[in-house]
Amino acid sequence: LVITVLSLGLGLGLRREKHQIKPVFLSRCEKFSGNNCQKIWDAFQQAYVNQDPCKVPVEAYDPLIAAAPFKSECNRMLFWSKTKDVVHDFTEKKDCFITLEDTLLGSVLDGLTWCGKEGSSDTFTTGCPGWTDCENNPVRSFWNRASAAFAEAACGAVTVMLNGSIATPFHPASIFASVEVKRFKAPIVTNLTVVLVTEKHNVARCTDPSLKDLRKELDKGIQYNCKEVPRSEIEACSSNPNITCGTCW
Ligand code: N1C
Repeated sequence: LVITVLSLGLGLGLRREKHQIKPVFLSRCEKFSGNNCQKIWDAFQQAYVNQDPCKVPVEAYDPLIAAAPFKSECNRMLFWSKTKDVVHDFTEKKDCFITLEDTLLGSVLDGLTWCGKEGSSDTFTTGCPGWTDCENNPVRSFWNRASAAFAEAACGAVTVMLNGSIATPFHPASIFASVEVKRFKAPIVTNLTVVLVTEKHNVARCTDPSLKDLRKELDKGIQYNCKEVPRSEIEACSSNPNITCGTCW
């Protein structure tokens, strides 16, 4: 009996682990109405199942992006690099900006890990390659593909929150620098505002050399400006119901 109960428990546990991601995917997806979530799940899965988890190219997610495209929200799109916590604390409290995590695909896959295996049609959530283990891993290729599509939808005045407490706020290896900035096109995108989030011991300022590189890489015709804003001010603004979107910085 002990053995039966043990093996039953193990079996259930393993089975639950194997399918862990699908119920999460579907329940997060159902929060966005008007979508065929099963169809979106199928488009997601085809990108990586039955494949070497180090050989999933960015383009494998093209059908997924086509199944759940991003819509342009002019003047409201917010990008970030190394500021995820402060950004999402802000966007949760104030309905001013749209980040990738506010879209269907971004919210469905935020924080998840997944991969396939050659010879199997299952999705695994453990034993998957990490971000830097190999470049073409399923998670990294997804964020590269989704970020490219999200940035291609950018229009009007665009905002990015960068981290003023690290050595290189605009880091060439980041998705923001390597994927998103390149896709902002004038005259569809008119302005880029850098909100440089500073802490007490901030090292970077708007004069940081990496921000000169950002300026250089911007499509000609896109107006650039940079503002140093203490993290405490961003937090106070997001919690103050009397302050509107335009006046936080
Ligand atoms: O490499 P980053 O930052 O510059 O990427 C952030 C940039 C944002 O503007 C987003 O539009 O790229 C997009 N993006 C996400 O929305 C996202 N959600 C969760 C990129 N990566 C995202 N993640 C995870 O955060 C992802 O697994 C990767 O490991 C990090 C990248 O964050 P970063 O280095 O701070």
